[in-house]
Amino acid sequence: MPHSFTPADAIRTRFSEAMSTMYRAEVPLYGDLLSIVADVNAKVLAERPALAAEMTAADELDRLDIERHGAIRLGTAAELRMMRQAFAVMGMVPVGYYDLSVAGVPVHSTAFRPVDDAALAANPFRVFTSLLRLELIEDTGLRAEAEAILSTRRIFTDEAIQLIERHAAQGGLDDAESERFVLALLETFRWHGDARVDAATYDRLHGAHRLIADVVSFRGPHINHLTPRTLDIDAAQDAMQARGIDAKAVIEGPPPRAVPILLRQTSFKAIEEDVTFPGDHPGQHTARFGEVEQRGAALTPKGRALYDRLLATARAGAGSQGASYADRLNTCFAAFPDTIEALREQGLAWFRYELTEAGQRLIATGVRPAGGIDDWLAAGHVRALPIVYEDFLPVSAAGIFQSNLGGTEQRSYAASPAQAAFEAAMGDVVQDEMALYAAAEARSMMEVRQALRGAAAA
Ligand code: OOG
Ligand code: NI
Repeated sequence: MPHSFTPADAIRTRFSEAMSTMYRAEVPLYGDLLSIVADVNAKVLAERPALAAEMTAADELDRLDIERHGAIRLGTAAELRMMRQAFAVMGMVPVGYYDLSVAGVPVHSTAFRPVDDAALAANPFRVFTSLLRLELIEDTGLRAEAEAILSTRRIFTDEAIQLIERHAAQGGLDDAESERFVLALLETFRWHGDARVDAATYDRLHGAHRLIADVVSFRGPHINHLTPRTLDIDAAQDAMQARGIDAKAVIEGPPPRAVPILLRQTSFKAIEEDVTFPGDHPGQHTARFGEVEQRGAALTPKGRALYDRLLATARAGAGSQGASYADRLNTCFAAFPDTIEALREQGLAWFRYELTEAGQRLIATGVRPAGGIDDWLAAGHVRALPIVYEDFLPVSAAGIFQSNLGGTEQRSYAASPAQAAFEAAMGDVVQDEMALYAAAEARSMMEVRQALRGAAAA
């Protein structure tokens, strides 16, 4: 190897730290969220040593303080394609396809994130990345105008493009190049308050959908939120309200549970910011907000189907006149098993299997126990830890988008998932998140079998 390359994990961590510093300066309320989450997490870990031990065992505690996700909205296929290559430098690949048109938002999306166990443990930084669907704009004149505006913008600096190309050609970047790459790419995510379009054009785009104005009017796809992970989102929500932060009324996702599943999220409303239109005309724009989330177990297809069904029932409000949404959610989710054992036995969540100390002692003595995983679990040689959910939820994402589009705005588009078109635009396919969780579970089972039965038997 002619150079010594910086590991992708290290570049990703540098980038997410640089982004966090930038966003804190741009949106000071984000700094408040970070301090709320740090306080809540310290308190939870101090009060629940068993949780701290479990997170340590699952390689999740070290990453907690740096764990963030962000979101951007892109305008063109070319932007998405280059963004995919930029994320690849940081070991982030597209996982999952989210059709937000069902929720009245004219975008479809994927999440760029690391996928292997070691990379996730190092830093699971994810970016929810949306692509505007101009074909959903009914007014063909406005559609053509938006297309023309987007066709002349360049969201990447020359240096960023050069380094992305060098990474592809060399197979990596050395330390100095990585440093320059992080700074150059950061420019793409920076907020630019000087609009590229005049006020009248902005108003027309805004009239079609606020999100269209947000994507089309500016010089780049400014990062619109950055989300730390809390261990107690109800406490974080209370702390936000106590500080007078204008938090969303409802926490998205499942209700509070003994064994958290999937993802619970809340956000503060997008802030109103001063912008300038050409000719120094002042205006206002709202796009950027803050969010916190709590992550729980990744669900199997069977678990996910149950989650989707119960959530839909709670949202429809069936048979529960007068009950608050939180009450309905609790009532509906009583049907979702809430112990590790039940989740595992009923095949509702994915698990990572590992040897306990007793299991390690056993193999040190040369004993090879009979039976399989279930027997070893029962005997205490092996334990099962839920695999943390690393992805997003379309209904929650829609709720987050909506609350930041002024709340009252409701558009409807015909539901039109277009994964093939999205992948063609991106120049790559999205990975199937269920296949990734299944593979992680299978890998851990194989390792446990190899350890307990001896390599030959596995
Ligand atoms: C993305 C909203 C989705 C989440 O956490 O579900 C999201 C956006 O507003 O661009 O970030
Ligand atoms: Ni988010």
